[in-house]
Amino acid sequence: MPEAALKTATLGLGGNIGDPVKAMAAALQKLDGRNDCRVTAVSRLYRTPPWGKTDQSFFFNACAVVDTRLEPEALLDVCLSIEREMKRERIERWGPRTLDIDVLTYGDVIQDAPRLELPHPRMTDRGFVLMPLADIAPGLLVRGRAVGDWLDDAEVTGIEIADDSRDWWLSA
Ligand code: PH2
Ligand code: MG
Ligand code: MG
Repeated sequence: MPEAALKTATLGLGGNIGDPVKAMAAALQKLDGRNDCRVTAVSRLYRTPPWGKTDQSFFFNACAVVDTRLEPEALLDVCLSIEREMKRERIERWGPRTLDIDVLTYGDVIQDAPRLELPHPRMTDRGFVLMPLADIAPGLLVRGRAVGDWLDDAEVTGIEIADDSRDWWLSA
C-alpha cells in the first residue's frame, strides 16, 4: 500500500499554568518523535496577555509547522492526546490551561466539520497566534490573505518575545 502523502499543517501552542514552556517543548518533541510527523519549523517563544477571558495569568505561545501523513482529524487526536498526557484540565472555555495545541491550518483544506474547523476560525483575530505564525509562515494564505498581512491589522499590545531562539523547544 502506498504511504499517505505528506501534508503540511500549522499548529498553535499555548499555556498559562504549571510550566507551560516545558509542556509546549515536550509536546513538540513528542510530535517530532512520531514516525508520521516531522516538526520542520518552530517560532520564537512569546509571552502574551490573556485574550478573551482577561482575569488570568499571561500565556506563553508559539507556533510550529509540521509535515505529517496523518489526516486532519487524526492529527487533532494526536494533539489532544498529548494535551491529556501533559495533564491538561479543561475547566472553562478560554480559561487557564497547562497546554493547548490547536490545528490552525492543514494544507489548503477548508472545512466546517464539527470536530475541526479549518482554518481555525479565530486565528486571524488573534495576535498571540499571528505573531508567532508570521515567524515561520508569513506568506501562508489564510482565507485569501497572507499571515503577515493579517498580522498588520491585529492587536499585539503587550505581546513580548520570551525566547528569541528557534531551538527553545529542544532544550526546555
Ligand atoms: N488561548 C485561549 C484563550 N486566550 N490568550 C492568550 N494570550 N494565549 C492563548 O493561547 C489563549 C488566550 C483559548 O485557547
Ligand atoms: Mg486555543
Ligand atoms: Mg484547543
